[in-house]
Amino acid sequence: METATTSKPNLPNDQEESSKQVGLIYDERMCKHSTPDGEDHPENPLRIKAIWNKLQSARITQRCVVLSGKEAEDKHIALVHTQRYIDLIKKVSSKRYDSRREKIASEFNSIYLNEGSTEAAYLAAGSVIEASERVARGELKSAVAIVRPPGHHAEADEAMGFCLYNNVAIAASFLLNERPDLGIQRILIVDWDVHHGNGTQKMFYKDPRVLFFSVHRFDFGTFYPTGDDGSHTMIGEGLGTGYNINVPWEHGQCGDADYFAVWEHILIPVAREFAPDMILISGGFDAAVGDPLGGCRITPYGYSVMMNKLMKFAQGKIVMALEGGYNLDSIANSVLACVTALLEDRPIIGSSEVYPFESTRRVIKAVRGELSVFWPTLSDELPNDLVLTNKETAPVELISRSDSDAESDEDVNAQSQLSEALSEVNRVDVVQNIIQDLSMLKVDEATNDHDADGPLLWRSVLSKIDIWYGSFGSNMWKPRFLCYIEGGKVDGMQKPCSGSMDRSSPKSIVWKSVPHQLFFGRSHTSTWGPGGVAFLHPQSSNTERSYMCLYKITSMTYCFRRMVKMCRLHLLCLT
Ligand code: X5A
Ligand code: ZN
Repeated sequence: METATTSKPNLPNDQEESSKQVGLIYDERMCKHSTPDGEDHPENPLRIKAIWNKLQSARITQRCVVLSGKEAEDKHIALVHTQRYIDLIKKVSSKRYDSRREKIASEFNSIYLNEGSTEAAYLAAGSVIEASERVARGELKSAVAIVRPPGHHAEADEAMGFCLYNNVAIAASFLLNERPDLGIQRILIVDWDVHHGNGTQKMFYKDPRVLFFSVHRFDFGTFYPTGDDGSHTMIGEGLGTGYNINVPWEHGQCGDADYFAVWEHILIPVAREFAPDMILISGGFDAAVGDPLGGCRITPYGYSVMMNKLMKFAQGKIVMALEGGYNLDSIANSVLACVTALLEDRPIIGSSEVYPFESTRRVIKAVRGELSVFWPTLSDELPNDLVLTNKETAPVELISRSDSDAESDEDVNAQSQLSEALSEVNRVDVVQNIIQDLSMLKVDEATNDHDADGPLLWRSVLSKIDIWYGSFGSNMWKPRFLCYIEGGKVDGMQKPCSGSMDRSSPKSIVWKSVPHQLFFGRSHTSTWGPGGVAFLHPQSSNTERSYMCLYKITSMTYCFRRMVKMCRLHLLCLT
């Protein structure tokens, strides 16, 4: 059932000590799985190290129950894998296999094997079992298993896509079949890795006890793992019909707004009806902004919101297991945001694009159409307007970040530093401060004629909505800003801009000083020199003023990613 949970204030350490409830599993031995000749590979040991280091430096590990890894037992792995396959994985790291190992790996799709692979695979699976058992028993409220190799592509008798054992599927089967005493009868698996969880889907395709939900890039069947398995028409079979939900993106670049829309219009309503006893998250972070394989743009804030919404179900019994995710900074910051959400800290500062793609509406409609027979809540007409209903994500409060010329990774860091700096500040309040400052602006033209019912959020109406784009630093220079709209290149740009979808010039340009401090992402960057990228500090300041140049443009001009790609953190205000 959905229960109202209010976020608690941060407790002092000694008070929190007695109530540690979030488990973290990490084990260095999982780093022993690596490419045999030390070739570079995106799925490498640094991934889990980076996550662990980040949690330590953010002083998060000491607020959690830290557990070391545990190897899975064969009989539990055998719940979803064939004995023949288990035997192969079991022995493939042994000396006897030194000469055959590479050949075996090459017979699978996107797999490498070395002397450490077997142990890591057993630890990854066993650690997710361990975390799940403790959460199911109520010993932990929730848990995060920082494991590798990942699991969701692994099928009953096949390794693939960097995955050996299907860690999450093994844990789900374990709870349902081996531990009926724990009372977990229905499990929701949320797979937000950018790739389809083909292995997990197959393992529970006919099983109504497991609702498998996967949102992934599909690109009409051309994105890994390719083929039709990830299609929205794959809804389960037999008794399991209706218990398999795929949300297949048509293209990359999907971000917070697209995921929030899917949560709001598919996952959350279905979860409410399914009423899971436990949620397992196949937590890949390759849909995060900055990932080299995924091409999507979920921010740490986006992950924290997605997590937060799931915490309303299953009495908060959530186990998140790492799957993919290949930008070390992105995965570290994203996992940190998820753990912070599980700890029920104050929400981190938001920074999302507000508008879902038009294709997102199409995808959501298709999924709902396919499944509304089984989930009546999905048969309601899809609202034409509001996507983000809660206050934190209302469009008028938008602060949006996006990558600038070749600096996206650094911006991710800067963004997380900003979040850190603001962690003590109430977000809604501070954002409102800025909005207030800006609302004093006289809008010099007739206001828009869009419906007064509320903001319209789908891209089809974006060209009718005007916004104020607030720029600081180099973007205050008009010729530079115009390049974003019209295309072209000025001094200081590394490559030409391709221009925006709506190329109309700003309708108005206003200079304004606001009572806020400028915040600098870091001490120095090659492109921008000392200070790096500037952000407007959301907290109002009595003493400091920042000068900004506001451009009035349509949200279509702003939202189209070819332009957004060229911008830095900006402040927007719907007129
Ligand atoms: C777990 C995961 C990706 C495999 C991509 C292969 N696998 N090209 O993210
Ligand atoms: Zn993936």
